[in-house]
Amino acid sequence: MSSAWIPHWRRVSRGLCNWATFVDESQTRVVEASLALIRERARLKAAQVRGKGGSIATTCLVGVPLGHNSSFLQGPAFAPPKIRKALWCGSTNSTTEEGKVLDDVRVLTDAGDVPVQELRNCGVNDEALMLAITDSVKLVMGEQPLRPLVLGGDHSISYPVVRAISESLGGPVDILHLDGHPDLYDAFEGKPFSHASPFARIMEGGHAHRLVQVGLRSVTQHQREQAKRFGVEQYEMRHYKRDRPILESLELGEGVKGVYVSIDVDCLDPAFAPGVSHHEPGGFSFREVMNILQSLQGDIVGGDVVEYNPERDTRDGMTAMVAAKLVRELCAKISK
Ligand SMILES: [Mn+2]
Repeated sequence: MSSAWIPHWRRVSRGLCNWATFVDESQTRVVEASLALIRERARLKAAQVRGKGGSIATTCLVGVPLGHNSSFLQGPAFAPPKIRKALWCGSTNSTTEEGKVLDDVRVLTDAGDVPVQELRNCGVNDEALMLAITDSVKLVMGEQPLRPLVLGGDHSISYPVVRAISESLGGPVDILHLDGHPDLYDAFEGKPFSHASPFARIMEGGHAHRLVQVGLRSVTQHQREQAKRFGVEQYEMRHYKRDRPILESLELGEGVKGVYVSIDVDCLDPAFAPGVSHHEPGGFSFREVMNILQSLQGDIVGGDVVEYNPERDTRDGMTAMVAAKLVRELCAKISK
């Protein structure tokens, strides 16, 4: 190449650089605009709670319609609106089992969805997307007395959500994790943000002190080693008969900032919840999950219901009702 070309190449590379900078800055502004909507909704909902006399803690829904970190099917991206529809379905009363009234804004409110698909559509990468989820949850937590209950989405979202909670509270939480799978892979198919890896990221980040996994029935050797490495307490379904008294008297949150509850709908047997991506027989009945949840002792600072896959549900959305009832009963634990 002759030296006469050099200024030309400089111009081209400068042009590319400006273009890349323009895209970066535009994406940042789109993320900021998305966060502004969550912030304003959370502010408004917290003001409405105070207007009704206030509360110690109010459950605030946040939808995270993210399905692309799934290893098998992507349907959980479509879950949040289906769960909301089932939550407010006229076929059942708007109360929890113990009688909390869900259409009281002091018990349950909603900050809307993180616009995951729109952000991806703008080319926002996974790391920035995870950060946007963390920041969204932090904005909700910043508005007393709101506590986030996140509608997934696949299980990859639990990492940015728990990160937000531990960073907001200034220390780790204890986690009760109900799931057919431990989701502890260092990376799955090369993806560190895979839905099979969130609890590895959470433990590495120091965001959890105790991680208690319940409902397991598909644990690989790698994940047993990861559990040992991170000091995870694993309760497998094959020992359920023996473990049941322990699981129905769990006390978490001792010496930490609170308790987080993560519920993968596939903790249930597929007979009770067919609308999930991974059918793993041998799981809990719905009542068994209720017994564990309702007897749980500790200050519940947040939670999630993930992995509901509407594309695998029955035509009349039976699993949506199951996911919605998990949301209701988690709300009963959080709000006070
Ligand atoms: Mn699972």
